[in-house]
Parts: sequence; C-alpha cells; structure tokens
Amino acid sequence: MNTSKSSKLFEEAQKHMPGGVNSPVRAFKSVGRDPLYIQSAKGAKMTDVDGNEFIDYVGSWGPMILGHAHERVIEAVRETALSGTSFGASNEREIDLSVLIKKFVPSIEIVRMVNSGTEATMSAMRLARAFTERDKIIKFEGCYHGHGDSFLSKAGSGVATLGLPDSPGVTRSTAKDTLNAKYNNIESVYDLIDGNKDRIAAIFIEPVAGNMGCVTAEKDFLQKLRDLCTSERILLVFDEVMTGFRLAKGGAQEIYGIAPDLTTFGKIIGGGLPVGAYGGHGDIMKMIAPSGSVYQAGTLSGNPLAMAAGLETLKIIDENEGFYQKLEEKSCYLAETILKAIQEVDLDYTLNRAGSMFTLFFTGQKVVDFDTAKTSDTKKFARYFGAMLELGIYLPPSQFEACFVSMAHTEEDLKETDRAMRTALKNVSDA
Ligand code: HOZ
Repeated sequence: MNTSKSSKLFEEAQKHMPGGVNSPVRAFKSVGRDPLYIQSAKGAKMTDVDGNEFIDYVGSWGPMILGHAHERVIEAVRETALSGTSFGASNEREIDLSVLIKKFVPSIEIVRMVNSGTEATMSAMRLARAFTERDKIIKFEGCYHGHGDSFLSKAGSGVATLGLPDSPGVTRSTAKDTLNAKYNNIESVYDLIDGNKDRIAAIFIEPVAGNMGCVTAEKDFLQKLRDLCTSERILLVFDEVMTGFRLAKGGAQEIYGIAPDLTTFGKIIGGGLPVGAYGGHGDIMKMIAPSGSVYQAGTLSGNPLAMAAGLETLKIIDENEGFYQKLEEKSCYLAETILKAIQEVDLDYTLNRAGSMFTLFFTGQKVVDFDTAKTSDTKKFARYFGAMLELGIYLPPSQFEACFVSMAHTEEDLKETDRAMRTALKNVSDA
C-alpha cells in the first residue's frame, strides 16, 4: 500500500503539533506506523490522501453510528450554516435536542450542552461535589473520562495506549481526591468507601467501558454500585459518552435497567460535530448557573451546527423502527465471523462485544477489568492492526480502544472484513 503522501504530511505536521497530532492515539505510535491522513469518508468507507480506501471500524471513535456523511445530516448542517455558524446566544435547536435526549433517556430531567465529553465529565464532577459538599471521587482503573486533571489517574484510552504513568502537571492536591477502584469488583469500592466515610461525592463509571478496549460491567456489580450510592448519599455518574444512543436509544442505562443520578454524553449527540452534554435529576441540575451557583459556561455550547447534526442523527434513529436490532444483527454476524476466523489459527484471544462495540484482545484470559485487559499481547495486536490496514480495514490503532459498527456497514463490507481478518490473523499466528 502506498502511503507516501500521508507520511510526507506527517513529517510536516511534526514540525507544528505535539507528535504531529491533535489527539495522541491517532499518531499510530503504539502500532509502529505513520498515521494516515484522511481525505474523505462516506458511509462505512474512508479514503486517505494516497487514494487508499478502507472499511472503517473507528467511526470517528463512536459518533458515526449512521456512517459517514449521511445525506440528511449533511443537509441539516448545510442548511443551518447558511443562517450563521455561531451566535453565542440561544437557538431553538438546543431545545429540540434536549427534548429528544430526555425522550430517549428517562433519567435525564434537565440537560446542559457543552462541547466535548471531557467538558461534560469535568462539569458533572464539579456539580457532584457542590451537591454533596464532598471532595473525593471514585473512578475505575482503565476507564477514561476525558482529560480533566482529576480523571488522569490509571486512565484508559490514550494514556493506556502509550503506557504513560499518571500525567505530569496534575497537582498532588488534585490527585489525592481521585480514588481508583477495580472494574467489576465491588469489594474494591466498599474498601474505598469504608476508608473515606462521608467524603465521596461521586462514583464515575463507563457502564460498558470502551477505553480499555470493550469491557462490559456485570449487572450485579452495577446494581450494587447503585444501591451503595443511594445508601451513602454518593452520586452515581454514568459516562455514556461512548455508549449513549449506541447500545440502545437510552444507552447502557436502558440495557441494564439502572438509572444513574447524572449522565455524561458526547459523540453521537453531535452527529460528528464537537458536542458534549451532562444531565440528570432536576434537583441536582438546577444547581448549575444561572439557575444555581455552580458555574459552567461556553461560547460554543449549544452551537447551532452541532445541535443540527445531533438532532438529525437522533431523529433518524427515532424514525427507523428496529434500528438497534439491525445494528445488533450486523455486529453479531461480524463477531461470529471473527470467532470462526480466530479459532482456525493458533492464537490466544478473547472477543468482548456489547452491541455494536467490540474488541479482540490477544489474550486467553477473560477480560473483565484493566488488569486482565493489560494481559493482551500488544505486539500481536500491532501486527494484526498493520495486516488489517494493508487489507483495507481501518481499526482503532490501539488495543485499548473499541471498534464500532455503523448502520452503513453493508453485508459486502462485513464479508470483506471477514476475508481480511482470516488473512491477517493467519499472518499474526505465523509470525
Ligand atoms: N482516545 C480517544 C478515543 N477514546 C481518541 C480520540 C481521537 O484521537 O480522535
């Protein structure tokens, strides 16, 4: 595969941006290649600047559930842009999107739009601290809640991909208020709460983790977290930046039947434009300024283009009866073909899947938390990634991220992926 134009651009980019990129994982560092520069994307396919075409399972890291450049979403953005791209003032689409989010996710009574998932979790944390008048938070090793200072401790996603220690620049006084528990291990949470009685404001969790690869929480574990939060007056915050509107209309909380106190969103609600949101019980959310005194603001919050793209995306999902069933069928078909392909070669593996999110780990261990995710052979992953790319399949360039299936993946795309997978896995096993 000729990637000379991409490599040239990367050489130039490194003179101007840290590591040549604006977000670390996309530098392809852990898979030992130069990143590709994408020229265009349509449906389930992306084309790079050298003219190579790929079937895409990154989907912009989650937002593109309808596929790239969906005609209705593009038209909504185009039409909106003609009337102005940003007002720094209220616009009607903010209300329409809020109404739709509330319709999909019953635990949301009031919602605030922001510009990214990072902003959403940072704001939810401040709110939880104000509401409970407590300082500490509990998160889980391997979960990623954006790059806010308090969350950069044993974090997943890029931090795990690059094998970085907890980030320099986070002060000791901030770090001491973040406690890490083990995913799917309720005892580790009980221990932290026992040692910090009446000092925990919130427990943050990805109810299905996508940032240590795809790892699902056990229902019983989440239910115990819910009960514990209620009895200890701790706010339970579901980070549904990835899972919101992806696993079901109502996200992971609908699947598990467990309502958090606050939820953070991003990705799909922006339809591919920069967006985040946080919301929950009215009595908590009303503490946000200007109805309350917890300050949080943003020039581009509720931006008309982002609202239009998100609104159109959710409308399409809402109109399409059986949307999640169809997505499940595609994802299930793909998972079955992956299992068949890997069983034909001599490789340790674990395939984790939750709906249209999945990760193939190169380990024989069941992956239930960060420790078990880290038993995966990342060198094998890098070989697999490279072989798949050469065969026209674009996967996340990290073992510790999830693949996403979209509604635009056709039967032919899935079959093509199966063919590539067989060759790539054989290469990895023979190496
Ligand atoms: N680590 C981000 C996804 N979990 C990657 C975002 C990006 O590079 O665009």
